[in-house]
Amino acid sequence: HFTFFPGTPRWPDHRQDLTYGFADQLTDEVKAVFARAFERWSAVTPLTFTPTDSYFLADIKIGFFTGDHGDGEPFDGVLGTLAHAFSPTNGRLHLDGAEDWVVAGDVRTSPLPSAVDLESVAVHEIGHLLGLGHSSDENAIMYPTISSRTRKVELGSDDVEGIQYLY
Ligand code: TQI
Ligand code: ZN
Ligand code: ZN
Repeated sequence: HFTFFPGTPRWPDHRQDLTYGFADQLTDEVKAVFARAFERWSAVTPLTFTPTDSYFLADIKIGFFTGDHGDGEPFDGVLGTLAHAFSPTNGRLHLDGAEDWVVAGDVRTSPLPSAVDLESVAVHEIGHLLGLGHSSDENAIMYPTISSRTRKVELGSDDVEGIQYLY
């Protein structure tokens, strides 16, 4: 079953058309992965997500960082913590730049044992960004474990019920 953060924070009604920006110059493939990940959540809510060139002005700020990057939640190198996102309305979504991210192609056939599917992690972290905590339903995107070399990008019914409670 879905959960929320303490106090059930959410993006308020007047902030449901959100922009997102990237800290670094990223490839079109990475941007396309995020566009697909956001679309999965906008399809089941009134929320919209629009890319912007201004990281500074964006509601949602996405970046790849390594080690200590100034928010008190340092990344730890290959595997372990892969990414984190803060609860509404913080908007920061950070990915561990040390991971072997699979952006295009099939993570299940990657030669790297530590390969991690970017889209799967992006969908999960966007859930946090919008206010979902972890779910006890193992079919949910918000279930708190994913194996390396696994792809899991489709929202489960539990994710949809949780996000539709918030929005
Ligand atoms: N990162 C944790 C996560 O996103 C960070 C975290 C732990 C967290 N507890 C939290 C974030 C509570 C918000 C609220 O869950 S992670 C998965 C999963 C991670 C884990 O790197 O461990 C995914 C990132 F669920 F599969 F295990 C992405 Cl998909
Ligand atoms: Zn961070
Ligand atoms: Zn999580």
